[in-house]
Amino acid sequence: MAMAIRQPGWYRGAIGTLLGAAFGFFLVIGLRALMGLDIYQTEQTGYPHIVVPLITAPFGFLFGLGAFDYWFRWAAGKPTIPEDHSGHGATKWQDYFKFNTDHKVIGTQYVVTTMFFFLIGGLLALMMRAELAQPGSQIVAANTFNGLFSTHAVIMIFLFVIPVFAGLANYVLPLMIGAPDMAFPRLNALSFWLLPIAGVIFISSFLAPGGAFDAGWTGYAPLSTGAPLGQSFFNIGVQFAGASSIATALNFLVTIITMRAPGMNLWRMPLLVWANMSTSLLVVGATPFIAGAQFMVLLDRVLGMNFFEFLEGGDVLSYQHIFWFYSHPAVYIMMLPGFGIVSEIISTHARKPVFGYRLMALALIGIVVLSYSVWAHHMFVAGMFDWLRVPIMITTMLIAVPTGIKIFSWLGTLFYGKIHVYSTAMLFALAFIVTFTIGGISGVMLGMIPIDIHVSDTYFIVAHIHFVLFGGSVFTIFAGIYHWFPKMTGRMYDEKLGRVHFWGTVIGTWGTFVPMHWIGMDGMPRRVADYASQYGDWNLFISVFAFILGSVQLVFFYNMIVSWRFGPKAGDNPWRSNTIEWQVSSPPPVFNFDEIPRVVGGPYEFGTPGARHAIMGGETPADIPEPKPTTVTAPS
Ligand code: HEM
Ligand SMILES: [Cu+2]
Repeated sequence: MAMAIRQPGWYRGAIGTLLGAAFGFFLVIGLRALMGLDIYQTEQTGYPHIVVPLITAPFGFLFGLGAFDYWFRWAAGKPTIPEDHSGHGATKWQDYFKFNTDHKVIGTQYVVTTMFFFLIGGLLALMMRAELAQPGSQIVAANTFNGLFSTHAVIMIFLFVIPVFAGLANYVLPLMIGAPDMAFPRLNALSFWLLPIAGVIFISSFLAPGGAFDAGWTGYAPLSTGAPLGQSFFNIGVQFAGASSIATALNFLVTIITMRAPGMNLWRMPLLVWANMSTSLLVVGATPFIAGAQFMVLLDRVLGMNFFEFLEGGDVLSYQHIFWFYSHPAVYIMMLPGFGIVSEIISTHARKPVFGYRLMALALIGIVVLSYSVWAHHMFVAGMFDWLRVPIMITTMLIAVPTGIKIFSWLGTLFYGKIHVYSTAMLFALAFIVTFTIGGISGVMLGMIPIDIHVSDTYFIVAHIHFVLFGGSVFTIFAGIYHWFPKMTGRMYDEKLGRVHFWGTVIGTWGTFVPMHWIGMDGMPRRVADYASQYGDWNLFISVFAFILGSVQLVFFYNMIVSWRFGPKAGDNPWRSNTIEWQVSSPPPVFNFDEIPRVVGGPYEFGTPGARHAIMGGETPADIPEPKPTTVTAPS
């Protein structure tokens, strides 16, 4: 027992959590006593004796788990324990519950954890749809409803969409570029463990006096600066989720820049790698802004700093500028990785090279640059500077250009391709193109100032964000999971159940979110628990489809869990793909490669006899036939 307590792990983690919480608590009451203040400050925006432990307890947990052991020994000048690789790889299920430094284990940890949060976020959504099925108030009080949509959005954005992409890329990307692991494996493990912490903080806000945070995922000041204690849980939880994103993004950037296999120049990188590089550039540049915005709200609330308090010389509107300077790029943080996934899948299953590969890569970079210039399109009705409106409208419209390039490239890749739709991954990729394009079009509509003024704060916005978030993010996440499931588990999922899940999800998504456009244009406001009876029929319709959409996800979970355990063996390369992750065994060996692969050609040379992307181990280039130039001509 004494041994177990000293070893990094869950025992030490639990003790660390308690010690961390106690440290924060006594620090606060000690300082307050010294200063002659009331020991407990329980104004609704106060509670420092809860807010500070909320920060210190997670650090105690991470110490206990072993996240900092190596670094602390090193910093203290002690001999570091030589790496025995015991924290690497997984041989039994318990290994997934440890501070593990293998990118494949971390990738799996990420995907499973984020899927759990997807389930929770989905249940919160269904509670809202149950309340909204009829006008009037039936199930939850209006205040609780505010907590539901706020926690729903926050969990979906910060604990599902953003990190699940980081998880998939964690698994796939090092293999794809021929690297043995990520550049900073310990930082990688730390990034993962920050996520469940953020999740626990967000969810436990329901227990705070005054209920869960309820100022929307946007948390606008001054609504947020005056809100009850739960809001501080949001301010702090976001810091952990944000730190996780930033650390992962730095890790991806260094990995991509320094660890590519010999021969993999920029123009031979698979588009998934390009997409993650672009996403990481967005995360590193933008995520500090939401961290800053939430710190400022927290300081306003707990220390009375008045950043956003007009009467004390603060500037209310600056909250929105800082918030959206992160949160517009954030919508692309939630999109670009999916763009990468879809390019891989469509090219593989259409057996065609990606149409306009270089422009696809450049379009990603174009989106990165432009997305920093459009934030104020979320503020057209907020009373911001007049002169900013038209320039922002123009940059917003301009984003449609690189986005359009991508859509036409997917279509061009499919054109005259030998399209295989036996895989659920491909079905989701195809549904993505259609659904995301609709969401993009309503986005361009919203970019036009007069339309935005008309439908601002209505269900039209809800329709738009869900078309892009379902079509653009969720569909690509499912596509990615189905596509790499055989690689990650070594087993095949059940395509029949995959199809049930696919059709249920597509019909559910369209049935739920299409009618929201109509009722939105008719004026039904968003973020309300009750509405005028004229919208009743459509809302019932929407709720029915939302429940179809929700329940069909159970088929997905069943399929994944059962196939992981009992599915037929998948083989190394069931999709006959060219990229490097498919050239190793399924699941890959602990250190990925016995010998680092050499890259000899582009990743998508389908249809060119003898063309190879990479050669492995013992092969010498002489064994490899000279690739022929790809000239894909349409039959006349
Ligand atoms: C062509 C691309 C897009 C354009 C032109 C666009 C434009 C807009 C505009 C103008 C708004 C503000 C509406 C208002 O508040 O009155 C908005 C809202 C929103 N968009 Fe988009 N959008 C695009 C793509 C996306 C993508 C890809 C995502 C997500 C992954 C996304 C997520 C959101 C969200 C979450 C909101 C709601 C913000 C809120 O709570 O107020 N958008 N979009
Ligand atoms: Cu935006």
